[in-house]
Amino acid sequence: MISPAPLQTLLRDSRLAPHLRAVAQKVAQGERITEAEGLLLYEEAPLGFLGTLANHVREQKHGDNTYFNRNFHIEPTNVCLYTCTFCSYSRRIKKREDGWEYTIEDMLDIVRKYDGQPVTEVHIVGGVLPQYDVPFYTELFQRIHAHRPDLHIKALTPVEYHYIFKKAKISYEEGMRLMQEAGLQSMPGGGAEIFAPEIRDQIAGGKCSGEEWLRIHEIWHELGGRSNATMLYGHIEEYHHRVDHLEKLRALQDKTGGFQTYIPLKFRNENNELSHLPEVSVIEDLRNYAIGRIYLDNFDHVKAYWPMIGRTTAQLSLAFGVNDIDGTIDDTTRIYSMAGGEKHPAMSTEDLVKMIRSVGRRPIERDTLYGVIKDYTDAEFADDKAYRGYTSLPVV
Ligand code: V47
Ligand code: SF4
Repeated sequence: MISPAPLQTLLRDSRLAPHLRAVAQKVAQGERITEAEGLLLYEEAPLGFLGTLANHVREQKHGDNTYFNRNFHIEPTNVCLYTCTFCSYSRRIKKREDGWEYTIEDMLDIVRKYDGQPVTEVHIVGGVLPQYDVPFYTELFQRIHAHRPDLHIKALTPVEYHYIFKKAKISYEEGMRLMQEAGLQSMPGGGAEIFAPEIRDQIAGGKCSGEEWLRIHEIWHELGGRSNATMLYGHIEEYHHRVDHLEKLRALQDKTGGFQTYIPLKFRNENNELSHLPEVSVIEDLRNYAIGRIYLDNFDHVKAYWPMIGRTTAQLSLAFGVNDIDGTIDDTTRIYSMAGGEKHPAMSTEDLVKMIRSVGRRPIERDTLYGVIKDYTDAEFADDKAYRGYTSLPVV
């Protein structure tokens, strides 16, 4: 198995700096780390140290279990009235001719394509446009649900909800209740970016604020819904902004317990207004996954979204706190291919299983709420030999 040194081995190392040892001891005892300690980890902790701590937390929570699902996306439109500087996806409203704007019927056709296939989740998210309003989305959710009640609808973010509820002059509470009644089951983690206004205003000006994002999740959790949380990192933010973001997520999770999964999203620099910024290194990606895992002691899951981070880094991340790699996707999303991610993101169940097994973890197919559908640890595939055998590869 690819696995960092055990935490007890690290604690016995007399060369370990005292301030890092103090954090490691807290993690060993299952204690929460502070904001100052989070910042210390970002600024000073080496990759191997972080891997040991994060892997300890991961294995305490999940052992080797590593989750994936069978899902597809619908992106209603790539036209957007906002102009986030990191976004490669949105055709500005003035350049509408380059974009698509699906009708409800178009989207139902996409859902119908999966009739008879064992997908369990549709993930719906796209640009923000005036015609996609409360009646539009409630009808969309109702019709998808009526067509296929077993398909979990995970849709839209506070960015869309804030906009459409304001336009409809209804409260967040009323709006989220309407969405739930229409068939919404979960909220994906997008739109969080970086909460700190001094960064958010520069990269995502005009859309919902950090507080509004958090408030809509809180209301959704109070209604019994579950949701995810992301953080867009590696652009103009500084480490203290990342810690502030994690702290706000952890505080809300203490209050509601409604978040399932934390998903760090690495800024990709193709075709957007921040293309002059270099992308951060894989080392930094792994450090960031690990710190998220250590900091968010009250989140069950940490996900590496493979279409964005790439397959190899997703595999490596499984030794740095990550226990979920998202799903089959089936080439149904463009958000990351336009920004520099995989051009046609699609993986079969077999691909995902082998990706997880080849680093010595247990592949578990889950539904959106982490109900176990199937343990693939010992599942047989025709060309299995190619993926077995390279266990026990220490990376640190
Ligand atoms: O909010 C946009 C990000 C998010 C870029 O909940 C970019 O399971 C990097 O939230 N470089 C949307 N990131 C995607 C998202 C998501 C994805 C997978 C799973 C789940 C889940 C949620 O994508 C946006 C934004 O933060 N994004 N452009 C870019 N150039
Ligand atoms: Fe619009 Fe979302 Fe792109 Fe921002 S990130 S411009 S809200 S599609």
